[in-house]
Amino acid sequence: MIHRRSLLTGAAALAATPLLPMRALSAGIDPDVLEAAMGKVQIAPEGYPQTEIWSYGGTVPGTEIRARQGDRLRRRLVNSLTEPTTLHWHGIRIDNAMDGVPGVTQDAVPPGGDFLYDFDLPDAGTYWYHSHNQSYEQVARGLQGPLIVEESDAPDVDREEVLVLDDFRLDPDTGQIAGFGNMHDFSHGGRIGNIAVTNGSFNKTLSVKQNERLRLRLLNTANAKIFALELQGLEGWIVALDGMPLETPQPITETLLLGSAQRADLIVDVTAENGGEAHLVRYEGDETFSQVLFNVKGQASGARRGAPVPLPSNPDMGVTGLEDALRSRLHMEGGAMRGFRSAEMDGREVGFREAAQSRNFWAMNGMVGMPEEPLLVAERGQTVRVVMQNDTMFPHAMHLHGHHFREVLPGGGLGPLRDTLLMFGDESREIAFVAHNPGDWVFHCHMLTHAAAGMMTRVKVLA
Ligand SMILES: [Cu+2]
Repeated sequence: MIHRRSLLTGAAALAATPLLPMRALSAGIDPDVLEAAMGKVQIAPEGYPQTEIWSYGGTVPGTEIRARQGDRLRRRLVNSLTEPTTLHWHGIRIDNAMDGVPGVTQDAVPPGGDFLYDFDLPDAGTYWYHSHNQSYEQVARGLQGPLIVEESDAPDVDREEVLVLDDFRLDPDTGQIAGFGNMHDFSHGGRIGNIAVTNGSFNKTLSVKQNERLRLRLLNTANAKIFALELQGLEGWIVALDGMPLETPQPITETLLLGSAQRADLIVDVTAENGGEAHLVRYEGDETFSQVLFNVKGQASGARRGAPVPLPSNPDMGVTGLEDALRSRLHMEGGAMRGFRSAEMDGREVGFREAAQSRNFWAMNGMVGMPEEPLLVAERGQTVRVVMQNDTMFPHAMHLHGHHFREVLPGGGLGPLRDTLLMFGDESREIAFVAHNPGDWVFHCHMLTHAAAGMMTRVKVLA
């Protein structure tokens, strides 16, 4: 039994309220402007007030940016917020100066200021953009949106849907985004919301036809929530992860886990009967919810098609030279229930209790927060291997900027290309990548309260 519900009220399905932008761009405004501004949208069910958001374009998620592989993307960020902000283009193998990390690649853009982001898009795929300043709050307030880079050879599907999965923590009385001072979020599994949404709607519904073939671009833009997903009335394949095509489409036979910031492109066929329902099912423990409801109305012409061909691969994605690689280790400690014995913070050794007083709970290689020295310095083109040992009780979604990596599997094989690796408590995993992109690249947990509470380092690639 799949039920839909608002986590706020526990009520069954309520009518969807369309998301109305607070301001519309009037004629004459540069379409290349991406304005970060406050707005209001209906996130909570009918009967609750609108929720104040910070967003790009007045909606959550923000304005979809769509381009073609090989294009140059230009967007002028205009900061109409009351605090500094930046834009990070998640998953793009980008020019370092455009990476949007304050204190590393640029100064944060002050209120009233602007910054021109101007860069090439070498890879097709499903990406996203978001604030990288005070991210645990700014992204949670809505400063994120999808960035879709289309292949020159589009796959054979009937239609495509971009599905941005997210959660919000709303005050149950006011319907407003709340709870940023909660120490539990910094020290445990991260800021988890009380209402899960797709494209800003808790009861996202689509009309489809039986036998229709859909490309679903799934993005997890939540602060910390791990989406556990299954299909019902849909059958298909994973064709890309974190934007990068799989060499062979992988039939979906088990629960798909999407950690914070991860993406998956699916090609699915609607197998539910005409007049019936299909679902993207979300698991919360043993309970299941309909993350997206597909109402099946009508029948697509023709019989069901066979397995899709792989998406065209992106350029220069091989990870070779593993034997002669530069090797590094990342030891992750801290968090509730374990803590750490001592770590360096602001240039001196501190114990866990003292770190916690300034809202820091995590250490990587004995350092709380961004260290003076990079984790590693690689020659351009050098292959790098990093063993990541999670000595905490909690999952972490480790994201490397500017590069995609492959997991070095225990048997010696290589996993799919990813930019974010979801790892669980007490796991040790190894990644490998070719350091092709010069610059200082942050490497951090994408559970954003963890990043804010110590889990941040960087990798340097020499020019
Ligand atoms: Cu984490």
